[in-house]
Amino acid sequence: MRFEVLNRAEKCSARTGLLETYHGIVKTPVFMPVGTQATVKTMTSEELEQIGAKIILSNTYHLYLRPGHKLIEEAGGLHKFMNWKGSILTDSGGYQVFSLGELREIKEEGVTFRSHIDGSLHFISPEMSIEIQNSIGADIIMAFDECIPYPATYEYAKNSVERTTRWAERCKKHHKRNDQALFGIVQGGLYRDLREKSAKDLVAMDFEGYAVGGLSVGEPKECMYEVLDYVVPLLPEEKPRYLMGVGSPDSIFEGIQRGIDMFDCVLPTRIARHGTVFTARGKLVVRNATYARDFSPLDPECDCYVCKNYTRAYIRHLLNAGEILGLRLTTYHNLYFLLRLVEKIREAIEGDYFLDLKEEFFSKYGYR
Ligand code: PRF
Ligand code: ZN
Repeated sequence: MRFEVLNRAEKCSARTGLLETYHGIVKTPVFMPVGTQATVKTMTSEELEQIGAKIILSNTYHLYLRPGHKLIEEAGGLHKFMNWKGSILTDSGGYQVFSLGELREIKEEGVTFRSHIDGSLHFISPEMSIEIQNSIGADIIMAFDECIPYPATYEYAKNSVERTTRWAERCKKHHKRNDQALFGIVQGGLYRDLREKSAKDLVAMDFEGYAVGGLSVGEPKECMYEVLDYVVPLLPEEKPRYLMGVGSPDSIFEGIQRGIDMFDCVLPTRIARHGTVFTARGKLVVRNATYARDFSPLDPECDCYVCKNYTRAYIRHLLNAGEILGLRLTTYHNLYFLLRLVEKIREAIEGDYFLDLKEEFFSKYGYR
């Protein structure tokens, strides 16, 4: 992996860059659609390519449990398995073990948990997470961490982040494939000294990129922005910075303003399946009866395939009738909307009008 910063905004920390992997060049800032189970729900790999996605995220935890990382290795890796030609990042399983699995025990050696699928007992260590991610074959892999809940006591956060740092060191030691970039994950809850220590220790280990984890776990957004305000400046300028699990339009703007390069989130795809779509004028619940006879597109300002060909009334009908196509159309539009938004942001950073674009977007979208 190669990363290069191209433009820097004058009045804030926003920047554009190029991230090059064996599967292509990714312009940053970038939004990564989430393909948890080796599929971005409802989208074919060809459709993802059509809407301009360059990198997607998948999950070690899920693929390990089903269909099994060895099967994916046998298929020739995840890219071949799902016919995705672009880049892939896999999350380490750290977060999912804690949020999905029925957690049994966290020890220095690793984590014991029960599968959310069949209740079977499993153990994952930092070394195993790396081996599983080696088999899956993503271009970027993540260190095995603990994402603590919010709120957490100082005592809990301190013990946890210290262990996460030791786990990061074990991940670094165990990772031997040089065609996969390994990123470290800063933790530490909302405690400034713990965050700073985490960042400094991980930076000393010289990872190829750095993620900020443990945010967007229920804390007020202002707290998340505050953490970014003091953590991001501690991360190396010449390496990519990734804010994990964040993907609402406002948080993407706020993250980019503070120097974040990469984002992922289930938000656009998840709300789509519940009948909510992004528009330039804010979110719209197309499921609502208000739209029964609305023959305009989801977002009149969007030029995606769905908005060019289908109406709110039709899509509302599909969702109400439980038709699969409804989910496909809302998902396609939401991903297009977010990818296009981040593209506009990159153009704005290049032209040095990022903060103006932010203000314009926020007032039209209805933030603040
Ligand atoms: N760690 C990992 N994955 C994550 C997170 C984290 O802290 C988050 C934080 N919300 C999302 N995904 N490994
Ligand atoms: Zn659209």
